Amino acid sequence: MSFFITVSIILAAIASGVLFFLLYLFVFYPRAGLNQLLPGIGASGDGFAIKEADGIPYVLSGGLPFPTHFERSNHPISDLTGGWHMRFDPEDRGGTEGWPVTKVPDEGWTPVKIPFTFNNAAGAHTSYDGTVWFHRRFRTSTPGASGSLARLRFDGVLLRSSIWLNGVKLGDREGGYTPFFFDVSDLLDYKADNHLVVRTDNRLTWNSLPPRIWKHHHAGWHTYGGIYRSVCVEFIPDQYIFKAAATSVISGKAANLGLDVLVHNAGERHALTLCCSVYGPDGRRIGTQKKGPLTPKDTISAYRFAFPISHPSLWTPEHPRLYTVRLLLRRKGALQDLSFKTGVRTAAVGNGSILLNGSPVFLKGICKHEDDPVFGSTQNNTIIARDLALIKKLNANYIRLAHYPHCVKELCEARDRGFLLSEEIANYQTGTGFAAWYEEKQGILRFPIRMFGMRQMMNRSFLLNARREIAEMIERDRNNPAIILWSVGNETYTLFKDGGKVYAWLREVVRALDTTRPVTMAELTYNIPFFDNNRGAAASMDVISVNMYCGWYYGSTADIGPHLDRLHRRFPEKPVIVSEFGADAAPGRKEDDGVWKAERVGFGKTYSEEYQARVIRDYYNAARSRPFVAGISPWVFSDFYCTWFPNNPVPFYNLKGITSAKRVPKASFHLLRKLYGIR
Ligand code: GCB
Repeated sequence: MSFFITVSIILAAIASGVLFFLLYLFVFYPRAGLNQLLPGIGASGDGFAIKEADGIPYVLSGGLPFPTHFERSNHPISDLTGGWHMRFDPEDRGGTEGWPVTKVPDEGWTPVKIPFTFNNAAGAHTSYDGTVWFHRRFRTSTPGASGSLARLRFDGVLLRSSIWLNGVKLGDREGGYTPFFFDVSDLLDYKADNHLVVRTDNRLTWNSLPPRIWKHHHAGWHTYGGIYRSVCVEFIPDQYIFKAAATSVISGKAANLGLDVLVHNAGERHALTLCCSVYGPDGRRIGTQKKGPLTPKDTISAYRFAFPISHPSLWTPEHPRLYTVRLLLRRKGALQDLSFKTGVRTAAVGNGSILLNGSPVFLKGICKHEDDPVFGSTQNNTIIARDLALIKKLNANYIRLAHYPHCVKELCEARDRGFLLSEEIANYQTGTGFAAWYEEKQGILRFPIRMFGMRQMMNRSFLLNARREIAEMIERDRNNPAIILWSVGNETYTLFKDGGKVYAWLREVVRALDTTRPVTMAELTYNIPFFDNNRGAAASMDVISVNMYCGWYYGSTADIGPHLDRLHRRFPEKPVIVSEFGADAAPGRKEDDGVWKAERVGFGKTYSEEYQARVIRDYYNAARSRPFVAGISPWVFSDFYCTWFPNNPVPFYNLKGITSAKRVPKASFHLLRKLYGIR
């Protein structure tokens, strides 16, 4: 009998070993190895490449050099915000019915004003997920100078789109949070109406950013859709500056402001003269340097400038002093005049701290979405000013821009008001679908193989999309001194050695483009020691960010300290940011109102403002008493629309805001304001 049992056990062990091996090989193991996606110079795919000219990296996206954000330019533009027409297409018939190429009649279409999201919380189509078409007719006058390029520019279309101009398809775009461009020089009609058609789709896929990680899944914020940022045609000379990268080196009472400039010689190559001037915060010119005239040899030509600055006015949260850089590119018959603001400052990590201009800084932060009940993720000057003024009132010095690249206007305003920033790609909870499966207590046969950990994280298309979003975010925003951290993800599968590989690679992608800022990603706290002690990403991050919900989704606030201490023991040399924590509080709800039981929270909570404030106070105290904690960013600035929470006291709202969706401060806002005001 015992022989029989022993043999059975051995056979069962062998069978499960073989089964596990086969599962690993054919199911779990990722299809694309990172070796096929080597980062940096020369890495390419889908009209995308990271290249370099004279040692200066640049990005090709959709085949065009990806431009830096310039705040002022003399490019004539046709502004295409304002009146468009929109049509829902739940059956996705538009393509087969020829909407992009025929003269679309306006009936059946609704007039809308772009920028716009079609599924705002307060609107009639909140839960619409799918295809929506937009079209617009416009006239444009000839740009004048010969040798001009017409560049169609979309600052953001959620989440993927296809574009046609005058019946010709320009391309498909995956990714909603960074700009994209098309060369439409040969397609524009200067004598008649032009017709621009955009098909948008806000559905998540396994490879999108953010990805779908579970059936019927939405990311942790609303999957807004539409042309939600600006659109225009820019007319630029066909030899034009597309990139300017400012870097500062500070030593003692002197600094050096370096400026690397790249020019795209798209047409005939004429001799060029490039003048670069730098103006101080007081408006006085610090210097002008000139290169040329020279006839460029290559399609991309590089220019380097260095401006010594004695007694520089450093950019700090207390004194956000800005320098203005002006670039004049002249050639016979054309002039490009661009300028942008930047700061003299350094951001680094050293001695377990985050160093701003060489000195440790504690990040008194708050996380923030782009979300408004009426405008969705569309930002405008009023919304930005309203939100940033409140965050200033909070005495905060740092904003974690969650969970995707925010609009440039907000970033510039934040810079001008002295907020330090971290900017993140929408690599959100990738590979963690198994957690939802576990929570929903699904049967073993419904195990989310497709979404499981490494299999989703290392999918080739997903990685290509992630790399492009990193590259475009950095190239767009690199001159903004407020940004001190790039974040390459939030709460994704990072477990064990393999889980860390993707993060070593993502960090390399960042470093190929920017070596001047530390890199981080926000790790999920599982509250399961085996998982929490096997974080794979942290090893390759410069700063460890950790999202913790002790006191809300699990455990109690007494667990905060021990969790942080364990993390510190594993990575003693690295600064830690508690990048998320918080509790839901319905505006005006009191402890005495009793317990409320909604989904996602293991046991009843009061959802009171007092409880939320207590949780925030406990985290603040735990963080402040640990010198290795370099900052905190409670979750989140304001309540925001999210289908994850149908049974919350305010249905469909994530209530972890320290202000309500209408931006009325809660008790935790007042408390945090006091705490941040002290030190
Ligand atoms: C998280 C996510 C964030 C969610 C938050 C919550 O960990 O990073 O996007 O909104 O938790 O409230 O559940």
